[in-house]
Amino acid sequence: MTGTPQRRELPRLSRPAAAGCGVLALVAALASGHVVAGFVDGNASPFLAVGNTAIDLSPAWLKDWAVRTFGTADKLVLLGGMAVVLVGVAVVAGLASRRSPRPGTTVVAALGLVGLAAVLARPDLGGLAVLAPLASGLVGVAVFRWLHRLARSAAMPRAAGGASRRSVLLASAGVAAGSGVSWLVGEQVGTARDAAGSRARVGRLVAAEPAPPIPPGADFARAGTPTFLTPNRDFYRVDTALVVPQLRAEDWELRVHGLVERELRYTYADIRNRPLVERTITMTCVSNEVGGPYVSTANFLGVDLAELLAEAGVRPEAQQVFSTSSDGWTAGTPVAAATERGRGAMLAIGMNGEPLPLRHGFPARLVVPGLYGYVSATKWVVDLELTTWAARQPYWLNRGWAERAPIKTQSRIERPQGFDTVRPGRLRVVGVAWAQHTGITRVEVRLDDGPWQEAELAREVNVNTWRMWSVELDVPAGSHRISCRATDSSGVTQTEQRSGTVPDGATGWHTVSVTAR
Ligand SMILES: Nc1nc2c(c(=O)[nH]1)N[C@H]1C(S)=C(S)[C@@H](COP(=O)(O)O)O[C@H]1N2
Ligand SMILES: [Mo]
Repeated sequence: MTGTPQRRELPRLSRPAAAGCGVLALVAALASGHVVAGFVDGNASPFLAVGNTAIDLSPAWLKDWAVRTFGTADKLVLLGGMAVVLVGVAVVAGLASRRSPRPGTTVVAALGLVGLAAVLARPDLGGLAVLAPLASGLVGVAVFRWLHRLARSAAMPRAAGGASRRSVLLASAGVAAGSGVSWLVGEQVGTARDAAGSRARVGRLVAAEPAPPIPPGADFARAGTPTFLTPNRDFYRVDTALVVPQLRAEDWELRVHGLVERELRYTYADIRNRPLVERTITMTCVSNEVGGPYVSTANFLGVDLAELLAEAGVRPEAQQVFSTSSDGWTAGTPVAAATERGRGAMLAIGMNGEPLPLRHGFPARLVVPGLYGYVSATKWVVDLELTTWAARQPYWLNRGWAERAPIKTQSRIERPQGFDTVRPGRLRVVGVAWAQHTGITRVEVRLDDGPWQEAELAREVNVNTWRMWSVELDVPAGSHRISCRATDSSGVTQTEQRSGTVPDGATGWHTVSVTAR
């Protein structure tokens, strides 16, 4: 003995504390790798990279056995098994580190290297992908050493300056919560990038049968109507999705089943490799108030829905096409509308010369001319079941909306806008009218309670699209109301009777108030 006092040793960790340090370090490592992977490449997540490499390396008999035994859950079983093994390793690494953090540090770093090796072995990953396992390794080691020091210090008597148990618990909870949030962020960012990447990889979709060009004079855009085709970024959007569903074209499949002669499944390649037809269609939402904004027009590209259903062979008992989206939203379309030759119902994969935007249903959606969206226009569609009205209730039906919902003939004044101040004298009034599947034949406009004056109609593009109109009125000084009403080719003129959007679409004339001075 030298007589100098021995440096006070930190006490040993309890077994649960030691194991806990190991497991929390593992969790933090996996989560940090996953969040970094979300920003570089989802498959760079070390956990998934190891799993993918294991699948690639495993012999054929093992893969066959796994598929035979676990079916489509085979990957979940693999990942679950990996998770169990990793937690076991983390517990052992923690227990081996009750006195010194060195064994655990070594094991965590070694796991990081395994992740790095797996990422480097993936042929599909770019150079940035190594950031994910590196983040895993560094965060894992740092968290392990930090928790280890804190826990050992808490094992000391308080008087000797140790940390409190409470601070250890808080730190552990913080690591767990932070890891959970990171994992979720990585998951969200990763799938968003995947779907956008998948859409970018679709490339150019070619129409075998392009829509006829929009003739000059189909709109009065210079006088204030919308452009005839609505740019995708301006196209109205209505859906129940809090976050836009993120589907990859490569994973997408459409199942057609129910009251059919033969059940069919289509992949994205099946659809895009068919001769594609392009149709100019105006969509409308049943929630559109008189004068409201939920009406837009696009060139939709896809395959004829009637043809697709004919391949499956619709049985005579079928009454509705019950369509389901990837996020579980459903719509019921009358079989008659979906299969009517020449109506133009489609399974669409393109919109205005691009693959469908994610917000508008990428990879595929339905569009049925003449029906409100909630009974026809399922975005992110993955399932078509031919069934009866009694058997299946679509999403909006038990929420007060009608089973049948053909679009009502409507018209809207675009300019002047409500409460505009205009010059007394000749005033040009322009707007749009629509009666999809029927066609607009007349629009009339009047000042206050004066006589109706017939508007000039722009060229008709087809009966499934809106039609622009223009008229000049004599407006004396003062306050006035301007109203419009449309007549469709079945001879029906819009009723003045105002009704709300529930249950099957608003009625009434659009009226704007202006002041001339
Ligand atoms: N999956 C899904 N599809 C959906 C909806 C929805 O909520 N979820 N809303 C429908 C409604 S009410 C309308 S009006 C149209 C709107 O299509 P858009 O957003 O492309 O304009 O989508 C239809 N398709
Ligand atoms: Mo809608």
